[in-house]
Amino acid sequence: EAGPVTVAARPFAFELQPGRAALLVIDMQRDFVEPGGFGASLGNDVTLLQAAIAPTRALLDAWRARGWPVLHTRESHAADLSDCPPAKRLRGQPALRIGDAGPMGRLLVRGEPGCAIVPELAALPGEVVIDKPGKGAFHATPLQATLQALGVTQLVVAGVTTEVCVQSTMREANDRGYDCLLVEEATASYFPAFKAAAIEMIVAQGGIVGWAAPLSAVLSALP
Ligand code: C5J
Repeated sequence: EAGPVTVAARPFAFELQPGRAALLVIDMQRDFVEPGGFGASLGNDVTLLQAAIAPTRALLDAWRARGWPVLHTRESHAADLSDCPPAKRLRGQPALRIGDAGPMGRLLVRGEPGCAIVPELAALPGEVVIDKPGKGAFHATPLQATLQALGVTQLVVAGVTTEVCVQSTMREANDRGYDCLLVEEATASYFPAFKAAAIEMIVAQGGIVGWAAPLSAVLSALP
């Protein structure tokens, strides 16, 4: 592989190592991004998340063209909800709860139409798809073992929502020794102010959780 390349990032340059840097696309599922899913059941405006689709696709195209590792996650539960703590299912006063039947099938249940990744970003054969019962992608999943087997030490991160599953996953990854770079246009929140704040939290204090960079900075740096 080629040597490291420098991505203009905050709080300082990110030295991306070709072949060691996986693209991790978090929870770009119909249940979060389309009307009638889990996100909408909580009262959110799902159109806000659709802005992340095209930039994430640009990252996927770049990674795929180079043959670099791509991993996707889905926030999802078993049909019997045995991996969904009651405390998670009963949270709030949603119109529909996890496991209830909505217009895209049972919310956040594996195999249901709403649980699928949006068609524009669907995994290709050979790409890893990690089903995760939590907000963080390391909790109760094979993600760490998968990354180790691939020789991955850096994560370039996209997906939704910035301050929930993306930030939780970046914090988990950071504690496990991965360098994480969040691509700003490729992530979105139902609360734009939370997206902005999450990015600031990640890069503050010398990059206490990781780095952030615009899509153009990532794409222009790739060898
Ligand atoms: C949420 C996620 N927001 N993927 N999940 O419940 O961020």
